[in-house]
Amino acid sequence: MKMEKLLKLSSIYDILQKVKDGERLRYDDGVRLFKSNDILRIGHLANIVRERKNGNRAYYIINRHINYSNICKNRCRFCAFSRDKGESGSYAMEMEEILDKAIIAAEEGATEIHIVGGLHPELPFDFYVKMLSEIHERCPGLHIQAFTAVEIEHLSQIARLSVRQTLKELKEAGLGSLPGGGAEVFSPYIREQLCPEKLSGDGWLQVMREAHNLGLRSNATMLYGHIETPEDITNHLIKLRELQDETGGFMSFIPLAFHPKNTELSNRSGTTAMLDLKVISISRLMLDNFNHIKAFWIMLGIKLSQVSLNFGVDDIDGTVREEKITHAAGAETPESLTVQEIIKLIEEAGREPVERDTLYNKAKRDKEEIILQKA
Ligand code: V47
Ligand code: SF4
Repeated sequence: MKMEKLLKLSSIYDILQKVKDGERLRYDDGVRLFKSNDILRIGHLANIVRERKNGNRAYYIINRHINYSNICKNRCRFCAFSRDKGESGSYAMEMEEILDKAIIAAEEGATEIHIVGGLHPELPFDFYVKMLSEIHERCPGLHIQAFTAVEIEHLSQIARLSVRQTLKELKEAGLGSLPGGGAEVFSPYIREQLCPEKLSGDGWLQVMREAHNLGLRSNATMLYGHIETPEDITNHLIKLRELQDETGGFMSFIPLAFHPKNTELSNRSGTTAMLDLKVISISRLMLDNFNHIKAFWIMLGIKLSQVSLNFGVDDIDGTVREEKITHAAGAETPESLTVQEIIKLIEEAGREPVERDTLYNKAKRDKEEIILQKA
């Protein structure tokens, strides 16, 4: 049988045709894609979109994560990282420790510092402002990507300021952009089951809207592989797409694979490769107004992240150096990759490695500068 005829037999043929014609996919298309197991065809289409937007380039960044405290008043059921204040294993870094980590990162050639933590009930707003201004002053070359939308809303409560004013003050202190965490799945039903204390999905979107309107770019995430349905995922993607149509402020979308170990959902198994690849490729197809889909290799695993470069992904994040949220939940990946390891992964996938800065500009380095990091 001819190839064209075979394709027409596919249950998702009409969707394949829409993507090829550059037509926007609808909610029903997304749900149908999730219910199809035609992963090679879905992946092939995601790859077409990926190459339309980013050619053969695969981005990476030299960065360092700092999880400044795990003390959190929310205690989401899927989170193994958080602790109550005073509970064994709880911690809050001193300012000097945070600064030392940032300074070391800058010395090692990082262009970005990625800072997130729990919702500490007592740290004052000044602490966060000082953290930004001191890092900004002592490491002026570092872009500070800090505080999820959920943390921003928490800070606005502590500071007794509007979200807009909170963001303004943080921006003045040196905040460069917002990471995408805290989005989870927007469905109110899922949030009620998994993170009832957390800022609502609409609240998350509103903080991002305010940030984008102030000129702060951000990422977006989605936590999948727990109790969500294909309908919840598709709805999440469409809400992100709608806000992106309005503001254009999102840089990349990062699907986060749920790790169950040490969480209240530890009786569940982790995600499968099939689900991971479906979520990645369908995200690429639905989010037609996002330039970048990022595989956070720490959560996805190194090998699947490499494969994902042919399933819609154009960015595999960075060197990271230290990561506590996924490792608390049983991640078996290392906490860091060297630049050489990242480049090898990308090249073996047949892609062209491009070191980027946070805003997806090509990183500027002296020709002779070689970033040699210890694993
Ligand atoms: O918001 C919590 C998730 C997020 C678990 O913006 C879990 O570039 C898996 O958002 N299993 C924080 N995930 C991390 C995050 C992130 C990471 C890398 C890059 C970027 C970016 C953002 O981690 C939380 C939550 O959604 N999370 N617990 C868990 N057990
Ligand atoms: Fe706190 Fe974030 Fe963990 Fe939820 S996911 S308990 S908000 S640290």
